[in-house]
Amino acid sequence: MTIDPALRESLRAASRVVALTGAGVSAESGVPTFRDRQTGLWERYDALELATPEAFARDPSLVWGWYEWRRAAVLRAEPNPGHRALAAIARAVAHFALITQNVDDLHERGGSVEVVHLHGELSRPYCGECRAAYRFPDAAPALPADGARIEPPRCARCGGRVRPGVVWFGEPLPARPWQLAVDAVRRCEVLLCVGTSAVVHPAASLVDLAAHSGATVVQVNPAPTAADRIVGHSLRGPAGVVLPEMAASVWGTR
Ligand code: BV8
Repeated sequence: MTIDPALRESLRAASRVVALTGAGVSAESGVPTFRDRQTGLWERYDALELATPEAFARDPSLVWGWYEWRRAAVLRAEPNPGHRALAAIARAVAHFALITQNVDDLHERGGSVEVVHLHGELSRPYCGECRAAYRFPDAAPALPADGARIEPPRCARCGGRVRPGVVWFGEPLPARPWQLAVDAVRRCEVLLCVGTSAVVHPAASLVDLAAHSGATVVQVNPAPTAADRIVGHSLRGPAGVVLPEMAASVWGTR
């Protein structure tokens, strides 16, 4: 994949770069995206249905089982060259911010620091009643059979039911990560929009904010997305291939 020389120059000249990532950046690590059909027993469930407070209230063990299945899968996954390339770009650019919609920790394990999680993190469950943080047992969970119901743990402080540390559909985004994201995108010269279908709001509105703030918006995705209408450049390919090539040719990283 060759980057247009003019684009390469504007990327290289930028001192403020933001990356906005979605599930696609973890796809090559073997972590299924939301729009992939769910596998195995989860195949009969729609992720968009399970990732809601209503689903958890209706069937807490089913939803907790789904998140434990995802958490175990993430613990078994490794960061891919796309995660590592973003960490390398951050080291090459004066001001870099990584904003993710993902709830896995593969950016951190791939070398990124100060990752802004707009939709929470699998590793930070908390009590649904008193919001006390819940600490998982140290041993990695055995990979539950997909579709397995697992009773959520109880809060040591108040006995309330522990819930996944993610933002469900219908729930507001955490105020500070959202403010950090808006401030960074408003001031950036380049937005790299990587591995997101750009249909989930308000995260997807960050792409419009960047474009309307005059930033160069570059999308990395093998497929068309809802952001195609507004991005300036679409690099059609997997993040694990495109990002390392971009990092090397623009910023000379290895
Ligand atoms: C809120 C955590 C208000 C949970 C997630 C109608 C219009 C607009 C908005 C709405 C609407 N109806 C409802 C809404 C609001 C709703 C929303 O946007 N719904 C969508 C479905 C229409 N949003 C909300 O509910 C948000 N909250 O609005 O609150 C409010 C305010 C005050 C008070 C009360 C309420 C909350 C949204 C957060 C939901 N939680 N995650 C969990 O993980 O279980 S979102 C979840 O889905 C993911 O985190 C992710 O963000 C999203 C899926 O998006 P992507 O990351 O883009 O993943 P996807 O699978 O879609 O796409 C993958 C892409 O990767 C594809 O493009 C593919 O081509 C590409 N790809 C594949 N392989 C690769 C690749 N790319 C690169 N390389 C590869 N190798």
